[in-house]
This record gives sequence, structure tokens and C-alpha cells, in this order.
Amino acid sequence: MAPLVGVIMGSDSDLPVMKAACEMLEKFKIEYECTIVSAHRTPDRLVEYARSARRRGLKVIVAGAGGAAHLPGMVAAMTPLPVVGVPVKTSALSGVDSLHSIVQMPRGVPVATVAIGNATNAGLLAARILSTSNDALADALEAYAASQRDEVLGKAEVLEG
Ligand code: RP5
Repeated sequence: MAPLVGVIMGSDSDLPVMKAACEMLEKFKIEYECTIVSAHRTPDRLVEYARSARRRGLKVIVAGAGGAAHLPGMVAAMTPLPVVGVPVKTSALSGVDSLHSIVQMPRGVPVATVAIGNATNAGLLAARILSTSNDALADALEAYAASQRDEVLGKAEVLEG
């Protein structure tokens, strides 16, 4: 099956963070592709990726980058698909630089930004977007939420004795 979600990142150094998005997509059996696209080091590849994404059947793009993190915003500027941005933590500024770069988009070009390093939520958000036209997926996401609830309630019960 053609991938529905494109997971991209600015560098292979982002992979330890971004693999959590892939794990979520695998958990919900969503077809995805994963690759490196650098806004600054491979600008032509960025244009090609973003411009062809919709035509190739992608429905959502998850883009992670650190530092001067222009990747999600530039992708969002070149495709009508929803883009979820993941600010990757940096050594110099702890990812606040990445967060600000990704979240401060100008009006008219949206990027749904998750918390610094939270690629899990990016994968989940992509799944939720797809679930608006997929009831089985929506059911699976509800079951996931219920399992989180039960886990917390179980821990509370143990604490309360
Ligand atoms: C960004 O620069 C990447 O997204 C990465 O987070 C950061 C550092 O890249 P490397 O120097 O580790 O390749 O483009």
C-alpha cells in the first residue's frame, strides 16, 4: 500500500527522537515512509518532496528538525497537506530554538506543533487526522485512550493501597 504519512527529519541525528512517531504509526498499522530532508542542506530535495507529497498519496506529513528548524514550515508552504512539526531538542538552547522556529508560523501557513521532543504525539496526531475518515482507526484510538486511563487508575489503586 502507498504510504499515508510522510515522516521526515532534517538530519539522521534527529532519528532517535523521530522514531517515536514511526512507532506510533506502526502501532496503529498506518502505512508510512520515513526519510531525511534537510531544509538547508538539501533545499531542492525539500521542494521536490513537498510538491509531490499530495500527488503521491500522502495525507499527513510529520516533520522534525532542530535549531533553525525551517523544515516543517517550508513543507507547509509547499503542500496543502496537514503538517505536524516536532521541535527536536538541541544542545545549545535545549530545543527552545527549534520550538520557536516551528511554532511561530505566519498567518495562513499552519504547522501543528507538538512539545519539544514529543514525536509520539506527532504520530498520534497524524493517526487522529487519518481517523476522521477511518472508523476502525478511530475505534483503535479510543481503545488506546482507554488503556492509558486504565493504566493510571491501576497505579492510583496501588498507591491508595
Ligand atoms: C537540523 O540541524 C537538523 O534537524 C538537526 O536537528 C540539526 C543538527 O543537524 P546535524 O548537524 O546533527 O546533522 O537541520
